[in-house]
Amino acid sequence: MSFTLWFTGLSGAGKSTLARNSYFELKSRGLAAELLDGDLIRTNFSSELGFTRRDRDINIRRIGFICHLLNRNGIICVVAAISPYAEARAQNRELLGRYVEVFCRCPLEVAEGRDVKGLYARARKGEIPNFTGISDPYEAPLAPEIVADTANTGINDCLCSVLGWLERNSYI
Ligand code: GGZ
Repeated sequence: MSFTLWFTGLSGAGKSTLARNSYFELKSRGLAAELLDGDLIRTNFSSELGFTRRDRDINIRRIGFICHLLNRNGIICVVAAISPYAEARAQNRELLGRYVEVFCRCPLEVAEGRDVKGLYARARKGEIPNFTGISDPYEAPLAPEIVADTANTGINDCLCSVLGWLERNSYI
């Protein structure tokens, strides 16, 4: 039976990397899976949306609905999206049922220190409004299925904890 593996966390927390690695691992085990990365979804599916709460909620709801369609056709969905609001995540949890939330836990200082794309620096200068962690909230999950300590743990160990959880709970 399929499920959705949903990675949430700050920009720069490592969601996309961990989601991509998880996706390739599932595929290598012969499972039908699809990767839905926030960046690609926004470019191809939500390009008219910005980063107000309303727009983020619409974006997250859209991703949830795609997962619903794919899941019911037996395809595992692996999602990487900041998804900062607990309420929108809870709605997807309810819609999807088999929903496994992975909180990529990374303090703002660490994510900001990495600043691979220079977005935090621009947000600090006020060039990017509503930037998560700087001028917009991130509501950390209170009861995620999995916590990936992406600030202190390497990608391979994070991947092992995700796969270990899925195996222990008979998702894979
Ligand atoms: C947060 C922003 C913003 C603002 C642009 N706030 O790390 P990235 O660069 O590559 O991924 C982030 C992406 C966030 O899109 P999501 O679809 O994941 O967000 S949400 O789940 O809240 O809908 C970041 C970039 O877009 N980005 N402006 N203001 N991140």
